[in-house]
Amino acid sequence: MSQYPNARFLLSANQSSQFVPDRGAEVAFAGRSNSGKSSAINTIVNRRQFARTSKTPGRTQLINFFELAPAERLVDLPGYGYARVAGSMQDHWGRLITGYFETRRSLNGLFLIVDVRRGLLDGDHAMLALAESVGLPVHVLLSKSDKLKRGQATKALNEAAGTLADRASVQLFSALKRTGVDEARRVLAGWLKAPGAAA
Ligand SMILES: Nc1nc2c(ncn2[C@@H]2O[C@H](COP(=O)(O)OP(=O)(O)O)[C@@H](O)[C@H]2O)c(=O)[nH]1
Ligand SMILES: [Mg+2]
Repeated sequence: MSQYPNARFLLSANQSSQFVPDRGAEVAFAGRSNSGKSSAINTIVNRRQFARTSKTPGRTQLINFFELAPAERLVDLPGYGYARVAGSMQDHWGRLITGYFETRRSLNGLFLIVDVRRGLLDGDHAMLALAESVGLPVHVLLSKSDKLKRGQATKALNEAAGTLADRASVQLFSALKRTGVDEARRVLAGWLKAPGAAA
């Protein structure tokens, strides 16, 4: 059963004037295209096809707002990778994301989805730097952990934890095998109920 039985899509924005009113609490999800972000959202919220999963990388270029409960939102940020990010934080996408992070008072935390087989890449580091610049806590999901043997997955987790140090918490996650779902849900719920997240 979903913790959020009344979850619903609100709107997609490609400019800040379209963002939903900045009240309550919000948690954002970011990651490279094809990192498993949509699958992670669907699994954590327990709603099949809630965020669209797609085999076509880079299709979603919009900021998608979902309401999980009254005054509690999940925000699906556009995927990055390939030519994008790092050097391109100045283009429309970069300005949109940067503006969102810098101005969004209801934003309480960021989930960063990273394919466990690839580890943290340039775009992920750019997102971490952006979050750090605005004092936003980050939780990294090392996704598709079912693709690795247990020992390899543990090694990847230790490596990521070492790289991230105290800049982010990190865990293994698999949407397919539902690994790490409870831990991810606890982090999400904690940020949505965070003090200062006035309803
Ligand atoms: N084996 C495995 N594949 C996954 C998992 N999560 C996502 N995928 C696959 O990875 C691809 C990209 O997933 P998607 O959620 O659309 O990624 P997004 O582009 O980051 O939103 C799809 O083919 C998914 O079926 C997982 O936990 N395990
Ligand atoms: Mg997606």
